Amino acid sequence: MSGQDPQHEGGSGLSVEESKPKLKRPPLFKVLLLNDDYTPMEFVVQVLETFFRMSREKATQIMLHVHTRGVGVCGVYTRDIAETKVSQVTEYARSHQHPLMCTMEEA
Ligand code: TYC
Repeated sequence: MSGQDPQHEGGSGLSVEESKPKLKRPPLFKVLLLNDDYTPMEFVVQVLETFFRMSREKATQIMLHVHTRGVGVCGVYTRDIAETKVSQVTEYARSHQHPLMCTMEEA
């Protein structure tokens, strides 16, 4: 019997091929915060601390980046987590009557 080549039969008449382990990494998504003229800076810092687990220093740095550049990355997550972050931030902002925009895009 061959025994060595998985594509060849061992006398059974059946050909067996080993399957390749299909372990593709899940696509990742950037969660983005957009600048606007109305949301208070302190509220944005609080959002970054609360939903993205940032220190006050890091949150302030990201908030100022968004304020001056127009857009900034809050974090990178799998699709479900990114969608949840976007929903949480949007709901929280609306519940405080702020127009803060949070979106996601593939990394
Ligand atoms: N531009 C806002 C202001 O001057 C602050 C702000 C920063 C708003 C970041 C949104 O994602 C934002 N009050």
